[in-house]
Amino acid sequence: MAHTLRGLLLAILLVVAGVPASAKDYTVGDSSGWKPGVDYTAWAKGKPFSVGDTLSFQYGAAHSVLEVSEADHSACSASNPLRTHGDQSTTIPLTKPGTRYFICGTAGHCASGMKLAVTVSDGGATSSGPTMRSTNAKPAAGTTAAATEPDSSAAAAASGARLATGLMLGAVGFAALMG
Ligand SMILES: [Cu+2]
Repeated sequence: MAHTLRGLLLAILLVVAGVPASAKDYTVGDSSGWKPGVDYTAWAKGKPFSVGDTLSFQYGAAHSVLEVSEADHSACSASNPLRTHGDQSTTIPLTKPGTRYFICGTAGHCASGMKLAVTVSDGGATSSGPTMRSTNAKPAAGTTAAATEPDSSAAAAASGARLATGLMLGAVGFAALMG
C-alpha cells in the first residue's frame, strides 16, 4: 500500500510538472481593441491575469500604449510614462505579480476611456516545483524585458487548473492501480 501511494504521488508530480504552462494571451478590449469609448475596467473585471500571461494591445496610429504609475493612471497623466509603445500591436508580458497601469498617450484619449489597470496574480505557483519547462517559455516578441528574466517564472506558474488536472489524472491512475 505504501508503495502504491508513493507511486501515486510520483505520478501526480510527473503529470503536474509535465503539463506545459497554459499561458493566456489577452487581447485588450477583445475585438474592439485599444480605442476610446471602450470600458477597459469592465473588460478586465473577473479575468484571472496570471504571471506568464500576456496582454496584446491592437490599435491605430493615432494611439499609443503608455505604462504608467498608479497615480498617473488615475490622473490620466502621460507626462512621465514608465514605458512607451507605439507600434500598433504591442504585446506586454506579465512577468510578475502586482498591478500594472496603462493609458493612451494621445491627448484626451485616457479621459475618453483608454485606461487599463490589470492585477496579476502569481497563479498559485511556488518556486519549489520542478522547472523543466524552461524551453517552453516563449519570449514575447519585441520586448527586451523578457530576456532579462532570471528564470522561467512564467513556465513555473502552475495554475490551479493544472493542479486540478494533475490530481484528476492521478486519481485515474490510482483507480487503475487499485483495479
Ligand atoms: Cu488613444
